[in-house]
Formats: sequence, structure tokens, C-alpha cells
Amino acid sequence: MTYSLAGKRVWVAGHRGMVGSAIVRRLAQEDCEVLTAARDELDLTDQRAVLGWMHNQRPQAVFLAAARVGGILANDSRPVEFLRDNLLIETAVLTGAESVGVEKLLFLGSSCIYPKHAEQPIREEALLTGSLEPTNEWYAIAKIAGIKLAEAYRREYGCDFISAMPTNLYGPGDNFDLNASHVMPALIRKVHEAKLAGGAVTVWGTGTPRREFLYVDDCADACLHLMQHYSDAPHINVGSGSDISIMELTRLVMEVLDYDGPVVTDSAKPDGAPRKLMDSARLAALGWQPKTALRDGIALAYQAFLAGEGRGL
Ligand code: GFB
Repeated sequence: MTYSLAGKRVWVAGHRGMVGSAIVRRLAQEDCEVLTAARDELDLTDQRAVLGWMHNQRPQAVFLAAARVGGILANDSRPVEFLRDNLLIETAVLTGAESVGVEKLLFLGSSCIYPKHAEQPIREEALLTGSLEPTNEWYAIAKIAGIKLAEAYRREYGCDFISAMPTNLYGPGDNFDLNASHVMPALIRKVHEAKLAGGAVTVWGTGTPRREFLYVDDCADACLHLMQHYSDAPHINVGSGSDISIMELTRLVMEVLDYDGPVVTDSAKPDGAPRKLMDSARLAALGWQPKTALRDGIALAYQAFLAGEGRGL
């Protein structure tokens, strides 16, 4: 154990989001005090406000899960928000963390930081070795800047800031707004609605790209594992180790939701990266493995959707 959370004041920035709420759920198993700040209480893009809040609340550990996030269409159509707001959030929180002497901070990025045509499975060393996927380069550059800022604070101020790069996540609290969501919640909603109304399930693009998926509660568990057992500059991939084509995923979601209607593709929508399977061997070497199989995770995500646990419904 390199860092214990026992008895600590732990801030989950972005606690209402899918990842943040999963981290709050996981922290309930730890003996620590969880700090949160509602959006209307603290604007994370306002550096002065964040500094003031952190000086008042004095967190000892921070999970930075707050970010402007979205699927391929949202990223492609709102570049300013995805680049500017994510840069503002990470700068404010990391600067505040150094200022108040936070003992340990974990910064959450995304697998889209890697080059579009990176060798698969993608190792952490692939970062900045090639051009990015155009549909999410704005978000990717913001997240790469966050990794580098965490590294800079470690190097110049000795801050114990680490970075985790999760793959495509899904689960309770996801965004089901079809214009902003990622593919998994979109397919769950589309299949559910096709089942109720009949008709075809529309898949964006060609359905041939492959994606790796990790259930969000597994990601939260991995974040705590890294917080407790990892302390170094390089970012760490957090993946499930296997991928699936979007068309195969569509069939799997239809199986889990018990719907066997027609599937059509919408070639007017982008495919994005052809593949984004990560090599998570470093995380495995630290003693962590995911627990939730894809089929089981989809069933749990569907239950959460039916229970209204999500946004954009
Ligand atoms: O999940 P997704 O939006 O994001 O799209 P990315 C994954 C693949 O699913 C793409 C296809 O090839 C989409 O064309 N797809 C099929 C759909 N049907 C749908 C649909 O109804 N909705 C959506 N959204 N996709 C994201 C980045 O890239 O990965 C984010 O944009 C973040 O910034 C996230 O990094 C992890 O996997 O392509």
C-alpha cells in the first residue's frame, strides 16, 4: 500500500457524473470522508472559486472525474467546449491541489488520447506518436494536457499526482441523450425503444469499428487501486482487455434486451477511430483485474436505464 485513504478527506470532483458517482459508491467501502461540490455551488472552470473552495474544504486526496464528456457526435460538433472547458477544469483543480498541499490526486483521461492508427493493443508509450482521431482531437488534446500538467506538478513541486486512462465506459448514471451519448447507452435506448414501438435499430457509421468497454464500477475500483498502489509519472491504461465490433455489440444488446428486429446503418454518421483496444498490462501487474463481463454489464446498465438512473432520458 503506497497510500491509505483511511481517515482522509477525499474530494470526488464530478461526483454527479457516471464515473464520479461510481467512485463515490466505491468509496463507501472505505473509512474516509467523501467531499463533493454541486455544480451550482462550485464552477470548476473558475480557478479562483476552485482555489477558495479547496482552501476551505482542505481535501487530502482528489479524484478528478469532472470533465465535459460526450460521444463522437458531441465531440465533433462542440470542439470549443470540449477543449476549453476541460483545460479550465484540470488547470483549476491541479493548481488548487498543489496550493493546498493535496497528498494524492488521480486525474482521469480517456483512451481517445492515442493516435488514430496506434498499434493495437495500445501501450501507454504510444502517446503522441501519431495524429489523433479528428472527431475527438479537441477532447484528446485537453486530456493529454492534463496528463502533462500532472507530470509537471510531480516534477517541479513533487506532487503525487497520477493519471488513469480508461477505455469506453458504461453503466449506471450514463447519458442517454442520443445526440450527446456514447454508443453503449445509445444502443440500449434505441433497442429498448424499437422493442416497445417495433421497427429497426439504427447504427451510426458502418458498424465495423471495434471498441473496448469497461463497466463503470470496475473503473471506479481500478481508480482506488491506483490511488492506493501507484505513484509515478506515466499514465496507466484502464481497460477490460477485449474489444467487439459495433455491429456485434448491437446484436449483443439486442440479445440481452430480448429484441430481434431489423438493424440499419446510417452512413451519414462518422465511424471515428477504427479500433481503440488498450494494453492494460501495467495495471494488471499492479494486481488489478476487471470483474464484470460485457453481457452482465449490459444487463446491469439496462436495469439502471429502466430505473431512470441516467441523464438525457
Ligand atoms: O461511443 P462513441 O460515440 O465514441 O462511438 P468513440 C463509438 C462507435 O460507435 C463509433 C458508433 O464508430 C460510432 O459511429 N455508433 C453507432 C454510435 N451507433 C451509435 C450511436 O447511436 N451513438 C454513438 N455515440 N455512437 C469517444 C470520444 O469516441 O470515446 C470521447 O468521442 C471519449 O471523447 C470516448 O474519448 C471514450 O468511442 O468513437
